[in-house]
Amino acid sequence: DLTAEQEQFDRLIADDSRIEPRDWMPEAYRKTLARQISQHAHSEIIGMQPEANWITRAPSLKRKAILMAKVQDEAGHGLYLYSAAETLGTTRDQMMADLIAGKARYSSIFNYPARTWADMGAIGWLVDGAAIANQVPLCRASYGPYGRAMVRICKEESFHQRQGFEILLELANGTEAQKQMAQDAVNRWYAPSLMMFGPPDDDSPNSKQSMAWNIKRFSNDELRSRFVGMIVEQVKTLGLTLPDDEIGYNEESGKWEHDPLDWDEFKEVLAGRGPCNAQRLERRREAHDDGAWVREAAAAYAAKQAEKRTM
Ligand code: FAQ
Repeated sequence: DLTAEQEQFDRLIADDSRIEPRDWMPEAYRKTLARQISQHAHSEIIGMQPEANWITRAPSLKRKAILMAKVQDEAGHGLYLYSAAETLGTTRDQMMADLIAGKARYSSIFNYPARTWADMGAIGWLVDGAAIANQVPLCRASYGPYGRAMVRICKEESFHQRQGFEILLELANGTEAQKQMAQDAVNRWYAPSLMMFGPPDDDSPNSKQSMAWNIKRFSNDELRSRFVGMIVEQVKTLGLTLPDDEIGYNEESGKWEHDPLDWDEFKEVLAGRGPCNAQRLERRREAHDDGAWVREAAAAYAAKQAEKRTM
């Protein structure tokens, strides 16, 4: 009986308990989770590209090994997240088809180019830093498979953030040219990393319902402000600056304030017209086509094993 099921669902949410794949859930809850988790999975997979771009150019064997491990972690995050999304009833093949067709969203941030080695530092520090600030509260998301996936992902993201910070610290303490390169990377990644938190609260159509369902625990602006407060301290240790004269703590609201962001640029990126959108999708399509033989071989092997078992 639908009302009893709805009541049970509402009770679980009110108790701050978890919804599991076997439980009844409203269609809209299922849909919003499938949307957010699949977008998140796509972000992890597309997010491998800006950094993979620098693996062959890392300045030492050690840096290369660390960067490779980091990019592989992102692939792993994508896989847990696709699995979590599959529990909601969409197949991974369908999600991948939507991504390749350009029908699915992924984080705006990965449509910006990684121009220098210092960008590996800025991405780790700012992009992974923003990802942690956004994702730690998601460990308590009401949907069990998503919350549990987030726990491990956040641990790995913490390592990523430290490795990025350390790259910047080394450059900032190097030659004048190296310090300049680090500063330039921070200048370019700062505003896009703040936009990762999503549109301002009064322009965020999904927030209210997602918060009522205990998927999101804080609003986009709340998390963005918190993140600004974190990096404003960390940048001092780096001996660098943030490209923002407006940063300040507002005693009254208890929030960190920053320069207004260019939301027209954000909308352009979401509409597919950012600096690297076309390149990112093209590369993803190529990788998918190049990997076809692996999928075919795996399927053939699985079929043979299944046949053996029935013999
Ligand atoms: N980019 O109503 P809201 C990583 C869309 S971290 C693109 O506020 P919501 C780690 C949004 O989908 C990056 N689209 O939406 C890594 C919606 O469109 P729709 C991934 C964005 O869902 C590091 C519309 O705008 N992290 O990958 C963005 O309540 C380094 C209206 O927005 C996550 O996905 C954006 N920045 O809040 C990997 C975290 N912002 O679907 C490699 C989980 C908004 O209605 C290297 N996701 N949109 O067509 C979330 O927390 C939420 O989904 C938000 C957006 C906060 C992103």
